[in-house]
Amino acid sequence: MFRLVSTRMNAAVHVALVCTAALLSAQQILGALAVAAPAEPLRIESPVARETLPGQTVGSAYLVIHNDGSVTRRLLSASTPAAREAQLHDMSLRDGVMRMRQITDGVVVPAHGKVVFEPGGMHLMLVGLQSPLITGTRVPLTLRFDRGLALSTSLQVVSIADEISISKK
Ligand SMILES: [Cu+2]
Repeated sequence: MFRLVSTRMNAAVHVALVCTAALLSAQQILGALAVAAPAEPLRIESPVARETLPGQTVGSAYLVIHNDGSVTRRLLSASTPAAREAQLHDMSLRDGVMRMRQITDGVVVPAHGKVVFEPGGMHLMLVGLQSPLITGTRVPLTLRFDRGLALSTSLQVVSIADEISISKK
């Protein structure tokens, strides 16, 4: 579903190179890799984007980030080749009107918890779309976290007619 592009991967590759140079057995190399690259506790679930109409330059995307670890983490930013910017947004009710604001200081992903981006709440705003988002296609997305971690996934583009009910999954 998603791909790790963290600095840990580089560390693992580095260990593999060092081990190869030392002419260790394949089993020993695998053992070293297992130590160098522990499972990353963050994972992304149900990444979707809403289809857009021709001429529409702004889109929205939703997903859930799970933190299975015991350390609170922070989502810092998002990016996609499909748009100039992927902003983190929040919605709030003020004076009876739903307002949207950009989150600039990141989003906390609690330890043993999750953070939900869904319609009516936090969402990703894809600003400056290169072309319309077409139902049934996929759009690459990268999320950057603290500790230099980046997780890549792809957003499934869903129809305007489809209900998006992320937190009920
Ligand atoms: Cu928004």
